[in-house]
Amino acid sequence: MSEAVAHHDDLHDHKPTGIGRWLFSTNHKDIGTMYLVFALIMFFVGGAMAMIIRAELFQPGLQYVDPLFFNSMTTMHALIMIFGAVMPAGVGLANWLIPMMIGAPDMALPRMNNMSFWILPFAFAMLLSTLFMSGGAPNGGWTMYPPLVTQLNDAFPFLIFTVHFLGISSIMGAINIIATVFNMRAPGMSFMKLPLFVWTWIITAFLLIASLPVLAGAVTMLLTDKYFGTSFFDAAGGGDPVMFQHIFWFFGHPEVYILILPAFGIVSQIIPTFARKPLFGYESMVYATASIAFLSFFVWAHHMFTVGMPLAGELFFMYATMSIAVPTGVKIFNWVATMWKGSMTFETPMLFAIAFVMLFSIGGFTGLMMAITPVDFQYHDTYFIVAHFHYVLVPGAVFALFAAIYYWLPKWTGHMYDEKLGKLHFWLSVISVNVLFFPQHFIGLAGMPRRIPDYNMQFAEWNMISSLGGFVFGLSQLLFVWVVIKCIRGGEKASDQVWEGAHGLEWTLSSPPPFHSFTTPPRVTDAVAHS
Ligand code: CU1
Repeated sequence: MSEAVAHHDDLHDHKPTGIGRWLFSTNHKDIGTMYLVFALIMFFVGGAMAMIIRAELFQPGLQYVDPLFFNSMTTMHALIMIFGAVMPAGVGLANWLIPMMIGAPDMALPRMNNMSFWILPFAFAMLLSTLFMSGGAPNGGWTMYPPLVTQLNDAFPFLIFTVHFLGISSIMGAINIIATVFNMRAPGMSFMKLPLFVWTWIITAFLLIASLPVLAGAVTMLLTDKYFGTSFFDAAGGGDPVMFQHIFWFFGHPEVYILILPAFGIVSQIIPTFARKPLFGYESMVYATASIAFLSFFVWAHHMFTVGMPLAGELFFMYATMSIAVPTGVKIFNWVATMWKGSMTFETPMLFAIAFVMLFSIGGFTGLMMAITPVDFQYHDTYFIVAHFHYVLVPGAVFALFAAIYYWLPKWTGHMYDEKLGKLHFWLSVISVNVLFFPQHFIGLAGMPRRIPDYNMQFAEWNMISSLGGFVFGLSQLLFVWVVIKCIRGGEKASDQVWEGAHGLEWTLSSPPPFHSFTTPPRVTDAVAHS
């Protein structure tokens, strides 16, 4: 056989080895793995910053860090967790699952996929390097409000450059997802047969494309204000610092849904499997997700009720925000209705998914409370909002990510994870996360401000309890890493259909799946469409 023929023969499972496999990878599963590993590392980097914050707040007074460094910790913790941990983890899952779920061999634009990923480590190396600069890392909050942020010196251009890079990476990822789902579906895979995880990611991809250029514009205006003599946000030159807040939150609120919609998709895959029932209200789930995304562009000013808007504006943004509770309520109802009278079992993915539904709802309700304009003046910039968005993002988004990892890990690795240790990880996490964040509602309502390293004696007890919860939550995540490593390295062989009742296309592949998901696209019937 000539070499050309031999090469052609193994084209389908040509697997590069060594470091080249990862550096030059165009394979959606390898790129998905790299995204997930990167997200996990950043989760621990951002988590270490959270531990510093909780250590300093364990007692009133200043113990371990100076106030400027404390503010750098809150700022960097947010930037890293949002852009480095939760978003890349979602993109990692999208890479792994979307081609397998729609019956495609790979992503539509595999080389761009490689570039989307490899921008991230360099962008975050640049952001983290600001910790070692004179003047320190950014410390005015992840929202980068002027004039605070433009007073940064060495760190400032690095911050702006990092945000631009992250935006480019995410926009390329979003284009890739849209191109893949629109062009590479298997025969018979119509849009209304797409698994809900795929639907939530299409909608998220459109949110990314619509919102990230706005952020890029805003930070570019900051850049020209500082270095090129413009005065977009400088009152001394005729500009308006409040305009930055309007532009930033026009990006920022859709960003919230970029973080949570893929989590909705994950939970919508997992609950039907463990309830042994099809998802209740599939179409209403699709329309609810699209409505949430659409409405997210009309609510931005609920982040800035206290800047002094006209009354009509405050009322508009109050009612617009509250209207999002309707499609969100539809989703919660559908998840509960899916479980209703199902033959449920409670393996680790299901435990995390149920905890998601309950605890995300707490975050949703406190969001509704803060949408009430007149009372938001009381909540604004207190620990109450810190409690609110951490409920949405930790037992919300992060728990959904845990659920996803436990759910698909047997499919990805071909091995079962240790169910006992998985359950231990769940119970440690679900108890400690509530000890960590629930008391922050109380200290917030009592008036404790956010982003301040010191506080009055009256807040001491709940802060101490919150910090203890934080340390236990942080340590518990080491157990998660252990369970994952153990599962990758071996263990009981997983069957192709690990969870009796899962029937999406990804479960029709062997465990672990082949290098290219499908050599010939499968034909989709209704039986394998919804999961
Ligand atoms: Cu918002």
